[in-house]
Amino acid sequence: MTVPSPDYPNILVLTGAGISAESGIATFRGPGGLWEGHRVEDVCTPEALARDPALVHRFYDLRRAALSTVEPNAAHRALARLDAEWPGELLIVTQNVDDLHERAGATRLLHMHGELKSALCAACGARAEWADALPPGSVCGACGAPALRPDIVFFGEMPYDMDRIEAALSSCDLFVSIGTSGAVYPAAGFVQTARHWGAATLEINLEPSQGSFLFEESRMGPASVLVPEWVA
Ligand code: BV8
Repeated sequence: MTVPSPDYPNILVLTGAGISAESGIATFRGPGGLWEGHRVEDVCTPEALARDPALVHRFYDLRRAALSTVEPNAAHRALARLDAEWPGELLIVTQNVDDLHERAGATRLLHMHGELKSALCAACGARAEWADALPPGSVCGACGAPALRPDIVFFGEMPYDMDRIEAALSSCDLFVSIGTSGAVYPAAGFVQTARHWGAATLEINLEPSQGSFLFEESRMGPASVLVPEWVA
């Protein structure tokens, strides 16, 4: 298995909902992938926010509240250990909006789709840490406008830190994708970019993702078992 070694000094890890599944957080496209009968794509758009702000804010309030009921699992902890010990470059790019990577101790981490525990001002762009419910019309502490929204990248919105991600993709020696279906872009295209720049590629997932054929190596099984094995 393509493991962290001096052959691969620079590592980029992409994680998706599958790494948090064993912590009890529902994935998007698994059995629990619907919410109150809504497809995530229907509540995770700017149009949904404009049409029914109470519904969208509630969707994220419930998920934010649930964070206090879950814990990082062995996969999060193994990545945090790699982060602490790896002498080369390492960047964990997560599509997840939960805080389990941080709570496991990861620091070289980037949330490309935002974070549940952050609020974004639609008026001035300021962010605020947010742990509780965020009712529509909540006032921004920076500009005073009643314009705080969940700090989440909706479908149709540009993911965060794409320049930093592209730079990491062009310089990594090993690209590892963990717990993602490969259904959503641009994250689903990262493996092709990494290959273009000559990186080795490894997929760790419960089942083949939509992009499995693009990975040199695929390991199928639960992240809580395979990620600690990989980090070793
Ligand atoms: C953008 C918000 C452009 C937070 C999310 C047609 C073709 C190509 C692209 C598009 C297209 N039509 C539209 C698009 C663009 C669109 C897109 O890709 N749509 C898809 C549906 C086709 N993408 C976008 O809109 C993105 N933005 O393109 O912007 C742009 C350019 C210029 C200017 C402005 C804009 C924005 C996408 C971000 C949307 N927000 N989340 C939240 O609510 O959580 S997406 C959401 O789904 C997640 O964040 C995640 O990224 C994504 C995919 O989910 P996964 O993490 O992969 O989870 P999933 O359930 O799908 O899979 C879990 C996997 O884990 C499974 O494979 C399962 O087998 C595995 N698993 C389960 N248990 C375990 C496990 N593995 C291991 N162990 C286990 N125990």
